[in-house]
Amino acid sequence: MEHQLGLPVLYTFRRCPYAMRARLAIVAAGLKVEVRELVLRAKPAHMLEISPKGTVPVLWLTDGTVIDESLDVMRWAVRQNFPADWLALNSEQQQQCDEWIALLDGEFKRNLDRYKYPHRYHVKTDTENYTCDPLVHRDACEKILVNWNAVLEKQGPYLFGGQPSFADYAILPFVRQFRIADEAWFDAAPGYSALKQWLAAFLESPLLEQAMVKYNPWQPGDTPLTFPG
Ligand SMILES: N[C@@H](CCC(=O)N[C@@H](CS)C(=O)NCC(=O)O)C(=O)O
Repeated sequence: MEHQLGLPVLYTFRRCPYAMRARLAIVAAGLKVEVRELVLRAKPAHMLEISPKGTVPVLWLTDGTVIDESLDVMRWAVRQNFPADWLALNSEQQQQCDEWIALLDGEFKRNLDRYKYPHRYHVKTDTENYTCDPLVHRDACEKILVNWNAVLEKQGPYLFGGQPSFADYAILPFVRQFRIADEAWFDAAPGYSALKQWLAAFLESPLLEQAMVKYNPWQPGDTPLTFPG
């Protein structure tokens, strides 16, 4: 397997919020990669060869380095070319950013999965009978969102003020997913209007549009395609 275009290769899945944050950073940094869209139930053998844990995104650099954590792909992208309109975080902001992302990737994601797919978490054995209630988990996510809303209300429109940053784009794909789980409920829910505006601006942004362009699933032998196209 080669880098036919002389570009890093990105294995990605359009709807995955982790892959989305990687693509957002790649677009924002003005970089180009060779894109290989996949379906999760049929991961390409080459991807599994270079990253056996089998999650997307996976970035395969031209020197053979493999980056298979979404935040590391974001870090790689901004190191190549820091996006012109992003805020460079000072050390205090960086610490806050890391804390928020840990909360998001941990507690928020854990509750989001249970809100979206409660049936996956029911347990029925001889000794246990647990029914996962999606609304309990929606509430838990909401509590976290209310905190970000307070931050945005105080110093928005972005998490660190007037300019977007790494934190916004690492977090927003997951807030988008939270809304998608029940759009009518989210849009009608009272409160957290600063957060809703933050999300709405993201949903309408050319950056997201570019990051969400559709590609057919890749197969070995296909003509290589670039992202952004
Ligand atoms: N910690 C990883 C998580 C990535 C992840 O879990 N991606 C999901 C898709 S959203 C995945 O590839 N899951 C494998 C599967 O469902 O087979 C990262 O940040 O890149």
